Amino acid sequence: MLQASGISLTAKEETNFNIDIERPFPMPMKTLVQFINEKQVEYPDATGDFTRLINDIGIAAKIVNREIRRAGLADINGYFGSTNIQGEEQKKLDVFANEQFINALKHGGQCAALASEENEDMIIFGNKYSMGGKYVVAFDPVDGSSNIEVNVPIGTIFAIYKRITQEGASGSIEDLLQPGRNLVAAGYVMYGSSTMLVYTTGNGVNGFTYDATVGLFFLSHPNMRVPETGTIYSINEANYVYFPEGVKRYIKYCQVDDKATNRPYSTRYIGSLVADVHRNLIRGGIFIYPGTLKNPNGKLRLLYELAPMAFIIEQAGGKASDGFRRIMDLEPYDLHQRSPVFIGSVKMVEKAEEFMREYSRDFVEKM
Ligand code: P6P
Repeated sequence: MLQASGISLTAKEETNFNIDIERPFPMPMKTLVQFINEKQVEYPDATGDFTRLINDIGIAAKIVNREIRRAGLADINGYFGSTNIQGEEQKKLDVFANEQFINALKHGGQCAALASEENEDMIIFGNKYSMGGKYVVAFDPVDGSSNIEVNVPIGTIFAIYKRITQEGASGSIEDLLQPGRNLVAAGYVMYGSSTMLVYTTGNGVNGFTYDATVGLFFLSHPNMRVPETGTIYSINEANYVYFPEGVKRYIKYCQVDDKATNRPYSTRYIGSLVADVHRNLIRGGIFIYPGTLKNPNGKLRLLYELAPMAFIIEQAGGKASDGFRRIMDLEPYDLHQRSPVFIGSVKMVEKAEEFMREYSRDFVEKM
């Protein structure tokens, strides 16, 4: 017998019983963990290891977020007093964040090896538990950290591969030097006006917004899609004189007054990869960090910046190349190798590639 607010119902009535209560509050949104667990059932051979791995990354992101939100107050600004493999002076936040992600991934036990923008060599934990790890992770703990002092959005980027060496032994360099097309998951955390975690496992892209009052990420941007085209181009035009001719011609194309094609476009350049790509993911647009005559491979790193961002953008219906070749097909030969990048709305990337083929075909030989 179903008792509800004193009502007693016969068996027949019970089957038709339907408390149609006007819900006084909107249904609680889905948390990241609920979402991951729901998706896990779609993978029959899922063992929960991957779920724990994504969750561990989320925990590290919350800790990093806490410090970023207090940057002006906590002793997290400024330089740490060391330089990383890139020859860049490490910020205190770089070092702090790097430690958080390393610890989270170490203690989680799902990771056989790591590659970090902040570490010259790969990181293997060696402990028995991690030797059994099925995955390897390449990550940039804080991309754009120089923006922290001026309160400009920064981000964490992560790329997850299945190890290719035998479980039971330490991970190895070939586990990490895999092309983007082998990625099993990729994501970023953007510490912006709100903190968002956006990730893909190859079945679309979903965005989660962090509610610090309850310490949870909630699904806020289901099934994110890049608009097929857009009117924003994002490039550091200060380097114009060093750009290949194809890039120069594309910039001028963006600036032509042609209302029929919504030109001139607008230019937006935050100087933080995660923020510039995230904006284009939402609004449409193209972000370009090209090679130059001085640095043919540009500035951005393939393994833990461009391949994961390319996976996300492709999964959202966009495109990512080095001006000629798909980013996800580039075979890495070094943990910290760089690549030019053209990423965003598919029509805009294709147009830029047309200019590269027409005016800078030979440039690919220099990369
Ligand atoms: P530039 C930040 O330092 C970063 O690595 C990316 O986040 C960003 O897209 C790029 O460099 C900005 O480089 O040379 O324009 O300052």
